[in-house]
Amino acid sequence: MTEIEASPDWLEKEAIGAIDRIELLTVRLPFVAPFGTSVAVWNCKEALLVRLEDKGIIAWGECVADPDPYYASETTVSARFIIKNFLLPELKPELSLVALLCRFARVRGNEMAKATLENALLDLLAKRRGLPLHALFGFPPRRVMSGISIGIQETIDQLLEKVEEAVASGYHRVKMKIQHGRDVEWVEAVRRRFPDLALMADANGDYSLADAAHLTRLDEFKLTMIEQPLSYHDIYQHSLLQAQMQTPLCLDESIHDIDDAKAAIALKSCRVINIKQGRVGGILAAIKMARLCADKGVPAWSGGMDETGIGRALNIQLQTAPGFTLPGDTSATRRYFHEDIVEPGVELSSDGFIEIPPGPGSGVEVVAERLERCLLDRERVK
Ligand code: OSB
Ligand code: MG
Repeated sequence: MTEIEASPDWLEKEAIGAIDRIELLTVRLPFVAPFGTSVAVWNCKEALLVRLEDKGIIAWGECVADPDPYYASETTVSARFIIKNFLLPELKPELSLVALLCRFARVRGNEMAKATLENALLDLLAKRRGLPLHALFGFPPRRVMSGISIGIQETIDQLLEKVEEAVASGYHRVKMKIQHGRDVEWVEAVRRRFPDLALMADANGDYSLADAAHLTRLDEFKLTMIEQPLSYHDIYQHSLLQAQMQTPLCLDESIHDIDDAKAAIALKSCRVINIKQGRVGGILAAIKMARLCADKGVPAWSGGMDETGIGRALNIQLQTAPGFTLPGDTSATRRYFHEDIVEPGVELSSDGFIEIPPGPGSGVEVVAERLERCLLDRERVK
């Protein structure tokens, strides 16, 4: 990434300036219910946070990596290592954010670590100007569509109950996790009960091309898409599968940067892209990818990583960018946590939309006592 077209001029020119204090924190928030996928079952959200403090302004970034390498190869510990030893040493007051990100490009991969610091710096720059993030980019505010990701359940009845709840809450689309042995009949049951629901399935890479005939059975259920059916870093084999299926495929894990997105689009490996800003190196890279998708006529949406309110707020701000045309993994706070660390929490309006929080930066504030309750460690690095 040598240029970031999405950024307004001044993000390229204006110096980041001095930052009084930089801290790395780890938090652990219990989930209201375990989140099951084909790769892991998570009972809590453990996240690495970056806190910047400058002249009374406090800004936050959240790393989307998990403590384990089951969804992605990066982890909270690897991200912390990369941030401390390779990214923070590049942070100089005279650099612009875009210039800093160009220096980050020397570090290969590690997009989640890069995004964490980028997110915090954007939050700081926006707060210094007193602007919400979307306004910093010049995107008009808009209400954001909601979507829910329902983990793998013990029984089909339990799944139907969860989908029922989601539909009653007004979610604009429902994603259900699938895996070997919990796929065709499970999708069929949901589709039979909810014939018109915008329904999709996420396999988190559980299948191989040998399963193509089996996966093709899903075509009859009018899914809006199947997310990441094949291996987590594959692009080519997805193009072979997509050629055999009517249902659009969507890539998640396989897309790490704009070049992956270009390859996937050129190879027709998918017809939809899940853009997780934390997985592709940050908000600026995500804006750029969404614009590529718009130019190529490929619908895109903002994927979630069960973030705390910090990351969730950034994902909401991000969806004001052109190209985010489909509902993302943007759910109400209560779906994940009894108590989140930020205010305001995310709620759905009666028509299922989510409002952009009005405050500067991400629009949310971390509540000190709540942070304290879920803090595992806190380290000052500057
Ligand atoms: O594959 O999209 C995924 C959560 C953690 C890791 C991977 C995924 C997910 C989700 C949940 O599907 C999205 C959310 O509600 O934030
Ligand atoms: Mg996914």
